[in-house]
Amino acid sequence: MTLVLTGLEISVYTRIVRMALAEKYLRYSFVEADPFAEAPDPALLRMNPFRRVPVLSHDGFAIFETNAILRYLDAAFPEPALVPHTPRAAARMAQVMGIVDCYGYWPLVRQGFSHRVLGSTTSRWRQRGATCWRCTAASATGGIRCAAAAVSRPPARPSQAR
Ligand SMILES: N[C@@H](CCC(=O)N[C@@H](CS)C(=O)NCC(=O)O)C(=O)O
Repeated sequence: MTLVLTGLEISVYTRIVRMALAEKYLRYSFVEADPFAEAPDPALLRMNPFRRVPVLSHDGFAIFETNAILRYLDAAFPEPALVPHTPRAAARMAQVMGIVDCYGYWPLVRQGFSHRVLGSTTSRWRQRGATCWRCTAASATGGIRCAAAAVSRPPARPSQAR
Protein backbone atom coordinates (compact mmCIF):
# COMPACT_ATOMS: atom_id res chain seq x y z
CA MET A 1 0.00 0.00 0.00
CA THR A 2 1.50 3.29 -1.11
CA LEU A 3 0.24 6.70 -0.12
CA VAL A 4 1.85 9.79 -1.61
CA LEU A 5 0.80 13.27 -0.62
CA THR A 6 1.78 16.06 -2.99
CA GLY A 7 1.61 19.42 -1.30
CA LEU A 8 3.28 22.60 -0.17
CA GLU A 9 4.78 22.68 3.28
CA ILE A 10 3.01 25.86 4.37
CA SER A 11 -0.31 25.09 2.69
CA VAL A 12 -3.18 24.92 5.16
CA TYR A 13 -5.05 22.54 2.88
CA THR A 14 -2.03 20.28 2.76
CA ARG A 15 -1.87 20.49 6.55
CA ILE A 16 -5.48 19.35 6.82
CA VAL A 17 -4.71 16.17 4.89
CA ARG A 18 -1.55 15.59 6.93
CA MET A 19 -3.62 15.84 10.11
CA ALA A 20 -6.09 13.27 8.79
CA LEU A 21 -3.25 10.93 7.82
CA ALA A 22 -1.73 11.35 11.27
CA GLU A 23 -5.07 10.71 12.99
CA LYS A 24 -5.24 7.43 11.14
CA TYR A 25 -1.57 6.60 11.78
CA LEU A 26 -0.97 6.16 8.06
CA ARG A 27 2.53 6.17 6.60
CA TYR A 28 2.95 8.23 3.47
CA SER A 29 5.57 9.94 1.35
CA PHE A 30 5.46 13.67 0.97
CA VAL A 31 6.31 15.31 -2.36
CA GLU A 32 6.75 19.06 -2.29
CA ALA A 33 5.08 20.94 -5.15
CA ASP A 34 4.71 24.70 -5.38
CA PRO A 35 1.39 25.68 -6.97
CA PHE A 36 2.46 29.33 -6.89
CA ALA A 37 5.63 28.79 -8.94
CA GLU A 38 6.01 30.90 -12.06
CA ALA A 39 6.53 27.84 -14.24
CA PRO A 40 3.71 25.34 -13.72
CA ASP A 41 4.90 22.08 -12.20
CA PRO A 42 4.13 19.50 -14.94
CA ALA A 43 3.71 16.67 -12.42
CA LEU A 44 1.21 18.70 -10.40
CA LEU A 45 -0.64 19.77 -13.53
CA ARG A 46 -0.97 16.16 -14.64
CA MET A 47 -2.60 15.25 -11.33
CA ASN A 48 -4.66 18.41 -10.90
CA PRO A 49 -5.52 20.60 -13.91
CA PHE A 50 -6.41 23.39 -11.47
CA ARG A 51 -2.77 23.33 -10.28
CA ARG A 52 -3.61 23.31 -6.61
CA VAL A 53 -2.38 21.29 -3.69
CA PRO A 54 -2.92 18.91 -2.00
CA VAL A 55 -3.19 15.82 -4.16
CA LEU A 56 -3.26 12.37 -2.63
CA SER A 57 -2.22 9.30 -4.56
CA HIS A 58 -3.13 5.87 -3.20
CA ASP A 59 -1.70 2.94 -5.13
CA GLY A 60 -1.85 5.04 -8.29
CA PHE A 61 -5.32 6.48 -7.66
CA ALA A 62 -4.89 10.26 -7.52
CA ILE A 63 -7.48 12.53 -5.97
CA PHE A 64 -7.52 16.27 -5.32
CA GLU A 65 -9.82 18.66 -3.43
CA THR A 66 -9.19 18.43 0.29
CA ASN A 67 -12.75 17.51 1.19
CA ALA A 68 -12.74 14.67 -1.34
CA ILE A 69 -9.39 13.46 -0.06
CA LEU A 70 -10.67 13.42 3.52
CA ARG A 71 -13.81 11.52 2.52
CA TYR A 72 -11.72 9.04 0.58
CA LEU A 73 -9.31 8.49 3.46
CA ASP A 74 -12.17 7.95 5.88
CA ALA A 75 -13.80 5.42 3.56
CA ALA A 76 -10.61 3.60 2.63
CA PHE A 77 -9.21 3.55 6.16
CA PRO A 78 -12.27 3.57 8.43
CA GLU A 79 -10.53 3.45 11.82
CA PRO A 80 -10.56 5.78 13.62
CA ALA A 81 -13.55 7.39 11.97
CA LEU A 82 -13.26 11.11 11.28
CA VAL A 83 -16.93 11.66 10.51
CA PRO A 84 -19.44 11.50 13.38
CA HIS A 85 -21.98 8.69 13.14
CA THR A 86 -25.18 10.62 13.76
CA PRO A 87 -26.66 12.48 10.79
CA ARG A 88 -26.87 15.78 12.64
CA ALA A 89 -23.31 15.71 13.90
CA ALA A 90 -22.07 14.73 10.44
CA ALA A 91 -24.07 17.56 8.89
CA ARG A 92 -22.67 20.02 11.44
CA MET A 93 -19.15 18.87 10.62
CA ALA A 94 -19.76 19.39 6.90
CA GLN A 95 -21.24 22.80 7.65
CA VAL A 96 -18.20 23.94 9.63
CA MET A 97 -15.87 22.66 6.90
CA GLY A 98 -17.89 24.52 4.29
CA ILE A 99 -17.81 27.75 6.29
CA VAL A 100 -14.05 27.61 6.77
CA ASP A 101 -13.48 26.65 3.14
CA CYS A 102 -15.82 29.23 1.58
CA TYR A 103 -15.54 32.17 3.98
CA GLY A 104 -12.40 31.59 6.07
CA TYR A 105 -9.54 30.62 3.79
CA TRP A 106 -9.34 33.68 1.61
CA PRO A 107 -9.54 36.43 4.28
CA LEU A 108 -7.57 34.54 6.94
CA VAL A 109 -4.87 32.92 4.82
CA ARG A 110 -4.57 34.74 1.53
CA GLN A 111 -5.38 38.23 2.75
CA GLY A 112 -4.18 37.86 6.36
CA PHE A 113 -1.41 35.30 6.78
CA SER A 114 0.14 35.71 3.35
CA HIS A 115 0.35 39.48 3.66
CA ARG A 116 1.23 39.86 7.34
CA VAL A 117 3.56 36.88 7.80
CA LEU A 118 4.93 36.36 4.31
CA GLY A 119 4.76 40.03 3.49
CA SER A 120 3.12 39.44 0.16
CA THR A 121 2.44 42.42 -2.04
CA THR A 122 1.41 40.37 -5.04
CA SER A 123 -1.03 37.54 -5.54
CA ARG A 124 1.88 35.20 -6.10
CA TRP A 125 3.99 35.55 -3.03
CA ARG A 126 7.04 33.77 -4.36
CA GLN A 127 7.57 36.61 -6.86
CA ARG A 128 8.30 39.17 -4.25
CA GLY A 129 11.30 37.48 -2.60
CA ALA A 130 9.86 36.57 0.78
CA THR A 131 11.53 37.91 3.87
CA CYS A 132 10.79 35.89 6.96
CA TRP A 133 9.64 38.02 9.88
CA ARG A 134 11.39 35.66 12.29
CA CYS A 135 14.89 35.25 10.87
CA THR A 136 14.99 37.86 8.07
CA ALA A 137 16.16 35.23 5.57
CA ALA A 138 16.07 37.03 2.27
CA SER A 139 15.72 34.27 -0.27
CA ALA A 140 12.27 33.39 -1.43
CA THR A 141 12.58 29.74 -0.57
CA GLY A 142 14.30 30.41 2.73
CA GLY A 143 11.72 32.95 3.72
CA ILE A 144 8.83 30.72 2.93
CA ARG A 145 10.32 27.77 4.78
CA CYS A 146 11.08 29.91 7.82
CA ALA A 147 7.56 31.26 7.88
CA ALA A 148 6.32 27.68 7.69
CA ALA A 149 8.32 26.78 10.75
CA ALA A 150 6.85 29.75 12.53
CA VAL A 151 3.32 28.55 11.92
CA SER A 152 3.64 25.79 14.50
CA ARG A 153 4.92 28.27 17.12
CA PRO A 154 2.92 30.87 18.99
CA PRO A 155 2.07 33.66 16.55
CA ALA A 156 3.80 37.00 16.86
CA ARG A 157 1.76 40.03 17.77
CA PRO A 158 0.72 41.88 14.61
CA SER A 159 3.03 44.78 15.44
CA GLN A 160 6.04 42.42 15.40
CA ALA A 161 5.19 40.88 12.06
CA ARG A 162 6.89 42.27 9.02
N1 LIG B 1 -10.41 23.73 -3.10
C1 LIG B 1 -9.05 23.27 -2.95
C2 LIG B 1 -8.22 24.47 -2.55
C3 LIG B 1 -6.74 24.11 -2.44
C4 LIG B 1 -5.89 25.36 -2.48
O1 LIG B 1 -6.35 26.49 -2.74
N2 LIG B 1 -4.61 25.18 -2.23
C5 LIG B 1 -3.69 26.30 -2.33
C6 LIG B 1 -2.55 26.14 -1.38
S1 LIG B 1 -3.11 26.30 0.31
C7 LIG B 1 -3.17 26.36 -3.74
O2 LIG B 1 -2.80 25.34 -4.27
N3 LIG B 1 -3.15 27.54 -4.33
C8 LIG B 1 -2.61 27.77 -5.64
C9 LIG B 1 -3.15 29.01 -6.28
O3 LIG B 1 -3.99 29.67 -5.68
O4 LIG B 1 -2.74 29.28 -7.40
C10 LIG B 1 -8.99 22.17 -1.91
O5 LIG B 1 -9.92 22.09 -1.08
O6 LIG B 1 -8.06 21.36 -1.93
